[in-house]
Amino acid sequence: MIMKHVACVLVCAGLSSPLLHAAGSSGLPDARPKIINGTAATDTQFPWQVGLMVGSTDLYQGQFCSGTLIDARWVVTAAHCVSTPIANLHIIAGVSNLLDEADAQVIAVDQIIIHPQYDDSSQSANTNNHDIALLRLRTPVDFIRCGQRCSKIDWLSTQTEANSIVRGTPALINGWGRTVDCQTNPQRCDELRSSSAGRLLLSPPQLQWATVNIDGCLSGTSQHFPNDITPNMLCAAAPRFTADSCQGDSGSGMTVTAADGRGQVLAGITSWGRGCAQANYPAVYTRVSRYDQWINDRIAGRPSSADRQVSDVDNSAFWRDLNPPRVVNNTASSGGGSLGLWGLGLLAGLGLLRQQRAKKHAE
Ligand code: 4AZ
Repeated sequence: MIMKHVACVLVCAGLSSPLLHAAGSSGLPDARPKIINGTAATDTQFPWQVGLMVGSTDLYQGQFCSGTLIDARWVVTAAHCVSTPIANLHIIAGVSNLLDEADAQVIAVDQIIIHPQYDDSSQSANTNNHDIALLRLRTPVDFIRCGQRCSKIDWLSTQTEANSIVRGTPALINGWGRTVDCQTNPQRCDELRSSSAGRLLLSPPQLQWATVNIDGCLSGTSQHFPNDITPNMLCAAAPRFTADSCQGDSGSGMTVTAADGRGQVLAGITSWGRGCAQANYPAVYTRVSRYDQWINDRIAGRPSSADRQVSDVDNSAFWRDLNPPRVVNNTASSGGGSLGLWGLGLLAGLGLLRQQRAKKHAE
């Protein structure tokens, strides 16, 4: 689900890494940052990973979902991340730490293509079926400037999937999502949210990763209802359900070792689950191989009138001054719907951010 850090916009603006250090000695019980039970990624470990960002020019505040670079101008993500109207959608490439503004490439999205059969109806058994969308970037990612911190990744076709995945195949997941499942541990989340250090632990700015194994959701170890799982989905879980993706990791890639053993290929997109790291509830990922042709057609400029497309997203006013210099102006326009709340939080949050930045510069 889309994470909205409205409260955090008001409170956490301007936080920097020293606080992360402070957190380690803050007395919070074993609260190192993780996906759920993940490990901090290096700068070059997941160069295809990008953040999706809306409503803030602050990377950490604005990031709400993720995506995967499959071309210099195309990102694949989950449809549910972008299915409500979004103005000013940007991607963040080239950083594993969202506090690392200097290295980030923040690029506007000028077209959002949602799979025509994406099913977001909570009434149907197959909710979240076809949870895939493509984002076309207004300008390509600058791979030269990025060095080894960015690269595109290939995705599996039906044929290559058959050669790459068997039951139990290890896969890598990554994301900037929550380290604690707030649905099942509301108390722990409230505890973390009550301090700025805690909030950094709950949603770590440093990308986290974990290894999971791809397995059938319909196997004896899964309690998902068979009707909830379609052939367009892959399930994956860690041994004893210890590590998992969680809220805010949506849209990020699940990758496996390529059949020739050289590097990783994209197999899945973080889509949904029943909570996080819940015994017998593997996480569910969009099965990318089913969309091989759909992706190829779109990135080759062969759209279909059936696709749900959002073009010419108005990115003008709010972002005009971003890159460089990073001047924040407060003409935020919100995409409407539930994102309307963002506008209110932002106006207050950006005022605070400006004050803090001004103070930082004065020091
Ligand atoms: C989410 O809401 C989400 N444990 C992502 C993954 C999982 C659950 C929820 C799977 O973004």
